[in-house]
Amino acid sequence: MGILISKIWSLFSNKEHKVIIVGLDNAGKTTILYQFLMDEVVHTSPTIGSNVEEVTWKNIRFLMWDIGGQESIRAAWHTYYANTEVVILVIDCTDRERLSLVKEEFYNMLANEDLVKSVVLVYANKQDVKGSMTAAEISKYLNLTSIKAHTWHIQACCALTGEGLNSGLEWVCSKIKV
Ligand SMILES: Nc1nc2c(ncn2[C@@H]2O[C@H](COP(=O)(O)OP(=O)(O)O)[C@@H](O)[C@H]2O)c(=O)[nH]1
Ligand SMILES: [Mg+2]
Repeated sequence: MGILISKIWSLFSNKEHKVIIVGLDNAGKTTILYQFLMDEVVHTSPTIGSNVEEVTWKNIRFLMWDIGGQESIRAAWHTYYANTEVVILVIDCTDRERLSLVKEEFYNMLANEDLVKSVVLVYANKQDVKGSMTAAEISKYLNLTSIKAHTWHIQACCALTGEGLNSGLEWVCSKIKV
C-alpha cells in the first residue's frame, strides 16, 4: 500500500514540462532533440509537422515538441503554444541571410499570449563551422537584451557533438518550477 501511495505521489509530483523547439528549417532542431535522447548522431530528414519525445534529464521530465520550420509549417507554430513552459529557439549560425527572418518569426512568437509565461533558451548552433556567427553576434542582432517580458538565455552549441546542449538544459532547469 505504501509503495502504491508513493508511486501515485511520484506521478503527481514528477510533473512533465512542455518544451517547444522552434527555428527555421535546417537549424538543427531535430538533431538537438535526438541528442537529448541518445549519444549517437541520427541522420535527420526535414521534419514534416512535428516530432514529440519524452526526455528525462536529472529527474526532470520534459515533453519536447520539435516543430518543422519550413515556411508552410511556421504559420501553424502557434497551435503548439498552449501550456508551453520552455521555448527553445535553434539558430543556424552559418545562415546569415535568413537571420532577419529568424528575428521576425521570433518576435512574432514572443508576442503570442500563450507564451507569456514561457522561458526562452536560444541555441546558437553549428559553432563547429568555421566563420559561423558567435552567440554574442546573434544576441546583438536579435536584440535579446531588449526582451523584458521573458526570462531568456543564449547558449552556443554544436548539435552534432552535443557540445553546449547540456549547459542550455541546465539553465532551463534552474528557471522552471519543478
Ligand atoms: N556542422 C553542423 N551541422 C549541423 C549541426 N546541427 C545540425 N547540423 C546539420 O544540419 C542539417 C539540418 O539538421 P536538422 O536537425 O534536420 O534541422 P531541423 O530542420 O532544424 O530539424 C543536418 O544535415 C544536420 O546534420 C551542427 O551543430 N553543426
Ligand atoms: Mg527537423
